[in-house]
Amino acid sequence: MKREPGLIRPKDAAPELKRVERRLLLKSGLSLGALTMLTGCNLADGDDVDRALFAMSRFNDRVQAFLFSQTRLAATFPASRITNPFRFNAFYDEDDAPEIDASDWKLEVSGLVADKSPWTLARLRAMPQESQITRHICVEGWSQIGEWSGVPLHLFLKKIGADTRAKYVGFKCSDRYYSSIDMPSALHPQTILALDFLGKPLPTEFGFPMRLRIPTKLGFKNPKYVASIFVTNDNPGGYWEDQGYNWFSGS
Ligand SMILES: Nc1nc2c(c(=O)[nH]1)N[C@H]1C(S)=C(S)[C@@H](COP(=O)(O)O)O[C@H]1N2
Ligand SMILES: [Mo]
Repeated sequence: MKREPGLIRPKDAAPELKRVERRLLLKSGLSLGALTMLTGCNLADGDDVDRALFAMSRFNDRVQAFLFSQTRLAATFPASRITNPFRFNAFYDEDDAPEIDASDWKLEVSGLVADKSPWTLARLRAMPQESQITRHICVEGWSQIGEWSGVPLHLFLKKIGADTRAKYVGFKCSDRYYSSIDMPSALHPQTILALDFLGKPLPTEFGFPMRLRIPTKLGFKNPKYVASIFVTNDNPGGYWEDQGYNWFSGS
């Protein structure tokens, strides 16, 4: 059967996707986020309705964080299910994706951590690597299955002596994108600093040299071209999160 890459038809929607949809509905935070987007509310406007919606969305962050389980795993798939070709997405066109020189690249580390020395790619590669085939779900209404490998974030945080009682881990990217996640999600076993896509170094369009891959969250909470990681108790927000998308955005 011919199908467009990345598009899920109701007919071939797998049981795991149905489960995801049910959970989204139950948790309601996402549908609220989707609603605010669909209605075109500009939450920065500060009119009363928008403000109420934004407050509800932040309340939902707390409910979702409470429901989140560090032991519940996102679905994984056999290699035969990988979406090909894989779709590019960013707040700009693919031609404008940043081309990063691996030789002088360094990952900055800051905030509530003991060791703030920057990381080279070689040092990240020397850490234990984890490989997984999972579904990437974009809030725009499409999803696709890919294979990412890299350093489990919990191992990285341990290595740099991060204060794991802190609330947030923030990410800044070379294209000025930014995002942040709650500490329990950062410590989830499937959350990785991905270096490889389909067994090869990440191509430029998918975030070379390093991106966060977090299959328990929506696509926009998977920052590409990560240049800096920091641990903090002040919610760092995010590029889309600050425009009204639900901050927790579990999938
Ligand atoms: N640096 C950066 N990371 C980003 C984005 C971006 O614009 N810049 N877009 C996000 C969104 S909305 C999605 S759906 C995914 C797309 O990842 P892909 O290009 O690997 O499909 O990247 C996320 N991470
Ligand atoms: Mo997205």
